[in-house]
Amino acid sequence: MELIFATNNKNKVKEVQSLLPETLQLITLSEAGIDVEIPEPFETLEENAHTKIETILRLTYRTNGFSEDSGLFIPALQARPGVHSAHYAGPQRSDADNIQMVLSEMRNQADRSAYFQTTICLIWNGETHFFTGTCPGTIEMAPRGSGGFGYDPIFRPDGSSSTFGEMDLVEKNRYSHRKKAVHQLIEFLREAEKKS
Ligand code: ITT
Repeated sequence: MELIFATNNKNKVKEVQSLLPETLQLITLSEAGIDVEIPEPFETLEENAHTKIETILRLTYRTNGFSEDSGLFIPALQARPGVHSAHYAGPQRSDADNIQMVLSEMRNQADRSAYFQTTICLIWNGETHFFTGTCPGTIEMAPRGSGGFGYDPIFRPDGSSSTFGEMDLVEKNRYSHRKKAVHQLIEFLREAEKKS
């Protein structure tokens, strides 16, 4: 089975690829010959994910594929950076700048709880399906580790003493929001294959 994954984020591709069975072949945007800024104009993960995959299916003349929109949500910051996580500190989309911005906004906050959320939008034979995964945790006082991407060095998932930045991919996948959403996607595709 072939599915296009509508993302320009290579780290997302690596993480999702590591979770999929061999029978599921991911087509990346570069493999499809597509090089575009994918629009993310909305204030919800669902709407952004939906518009990303719709745009890419239109451009590739394909029927089936998925995208994901994700972000870090911090209750003490009224759920920021949220859907704006990728460019929180500005259009340069720098992980280091985004981390510094969050740490400075969190300097005097007693509540350091946070969660990552991923929403996958699958368009499958003309129907739209959403799968969401959440990972609760804590914003650390300073970055730790150089693994992963985005806010990984400052996010410690509940149940671990390490930040995502200190984990390898296998370890991150034990906790990750993305893993939870991808597992639902895999289950859906298994059922769909059985029915076909
Ligand atoms: P596409 O839209 O092309 O998929 P993107 O990086 O712009 O790629 P999003 O708009 O979904 O993706 O932004 C998600 C941002 O949230 C991402 O750039 C990181 O800053 C952050 N993020 C999401 N998942 C994360 C994770 O597992 N670890 C660390 N940061 C993460």
